Amino acid sequence: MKKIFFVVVALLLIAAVGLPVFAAGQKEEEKGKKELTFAFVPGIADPFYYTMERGIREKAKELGVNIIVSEYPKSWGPEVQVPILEATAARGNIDLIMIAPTSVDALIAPLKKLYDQGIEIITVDTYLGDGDYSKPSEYSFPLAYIGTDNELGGKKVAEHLAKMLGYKGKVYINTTNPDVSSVMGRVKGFKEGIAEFPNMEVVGVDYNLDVQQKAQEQTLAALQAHPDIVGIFGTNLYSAQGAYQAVVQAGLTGAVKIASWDATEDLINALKEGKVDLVLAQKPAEIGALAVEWGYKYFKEGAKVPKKVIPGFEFFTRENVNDPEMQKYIYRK
Ligand code: T6T
Repeated sequence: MKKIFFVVVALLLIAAVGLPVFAAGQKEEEKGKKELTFAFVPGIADPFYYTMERGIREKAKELGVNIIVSEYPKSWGPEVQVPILEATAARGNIDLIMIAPTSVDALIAPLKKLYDQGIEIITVDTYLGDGDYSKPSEYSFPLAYIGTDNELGGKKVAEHLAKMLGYKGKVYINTTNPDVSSVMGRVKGFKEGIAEFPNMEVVGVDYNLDVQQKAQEQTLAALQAHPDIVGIFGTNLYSAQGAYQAVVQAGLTGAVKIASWDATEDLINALKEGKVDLVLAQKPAEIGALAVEWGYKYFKEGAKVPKKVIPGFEFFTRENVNDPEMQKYIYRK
């Protein structure tokens, strides 16, 4: 009798310890097998984000991740982007959203709401708050920021432009918005870079709200107000495209040097034609691919995602614009 009692107790003990371990193992296995679905919410319809989407799709195909791409916002800003974000999330069954927030603060609450519902967030290209997700704050919930070091890029643009101008003269900045991390960083870095040259001065900054026509009109007005401007920095593709068109319109091609951020085919052709003098190319496809890869590693392998992942950038000049190895940096779908 005693013997039977001990056998029963022993069996119960084995079951008590073994079952939860088995269940946990099953759960892990399920997690490993679960199909992942990531959504991409771009900032605006433009070749930069189309190229990012290509990088996302290529990496997702390789890793077997389902991708949902939201409607592309037709203009820049939270008023347009937030409803698109919400409609995308409402499709359900999304594990991760990769989004370029169109404002450092207006996207915090809408994204936090989705995060609280169990969706992970990676911000690509732009970030929330000051972009430091490693310290506790109301915007520290995203897994990571993956994008360019815009301040560094802005500084490098200033150095190149200054050199082209013989380190003297007045320069002007045409940019998009005052509350968008990417362009804010570029303006800051550029101003700091120019401040290192005592014979140079930034005479103005205009905000075109990411509308090329507005960028063109503002640049034209700046050239009229300051006929001694010798250099212009267009901080993104619509700013730069509008700025160089204004210089062409004013008949100042060559006399006013243009440094442009973003490598669209239009800007690369303008560089070849002498209408633009420098083009910084970001790596949007790489940014997209890295977002998918880190999301995948997080869900499938329990990887700790670095809070910041920063791919580099390249400069196109008239000297290297035809080099075969540079062609891959031109933005393409
Ligand atoms: O310059 C890119 C992007 O990095 C920025 O945040 C917004 O403008 C672009 O998409 C170019 O139009």
